[in-house]
Amino acid sequence: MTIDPAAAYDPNNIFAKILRGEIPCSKIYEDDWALAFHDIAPQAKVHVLVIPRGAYVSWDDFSLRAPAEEIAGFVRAVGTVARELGLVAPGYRLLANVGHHGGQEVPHLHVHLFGGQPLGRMIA
Ligand code: IU
Repeated sequence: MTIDPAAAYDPNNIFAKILRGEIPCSKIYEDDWALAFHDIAPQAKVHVLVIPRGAYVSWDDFSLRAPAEEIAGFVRAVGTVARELGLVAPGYRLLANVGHHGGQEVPHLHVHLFGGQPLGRMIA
């Protein structure tokens, strides 16, 4: 199932439940703006999801509505996670799927962080 990036935020989506601690995750980082955890079905040796604490359906929703401070905090958190995982020198990839054509399945913004191996041109 893919999601409508313009739909109203569903507070019962799985990542909202993870943020509230109702569902466990394999947490690797958290701060005031973001939570990062291992993807349940990794597509690379390192596959981490970084999500904002705020209620945003997609990158579109986030870029449109989030206050600048929240955008800065989230972007900085993504960089911090990559650094803490030791991915900067070897390199890594960020990906945010948006909506139907993007293949987005969970209606809470998440940035995929891939690394730990050469990634080739694309992971799709
Ligand atoms: P997408 O960008 O919405 O297509 O990616 C959703 C990701 O969330 C996907 O890689 C799933 O493996 C991952 N995921 C997860 O880590 N834990 C979950 O409980 C669920 C999905 I549902």
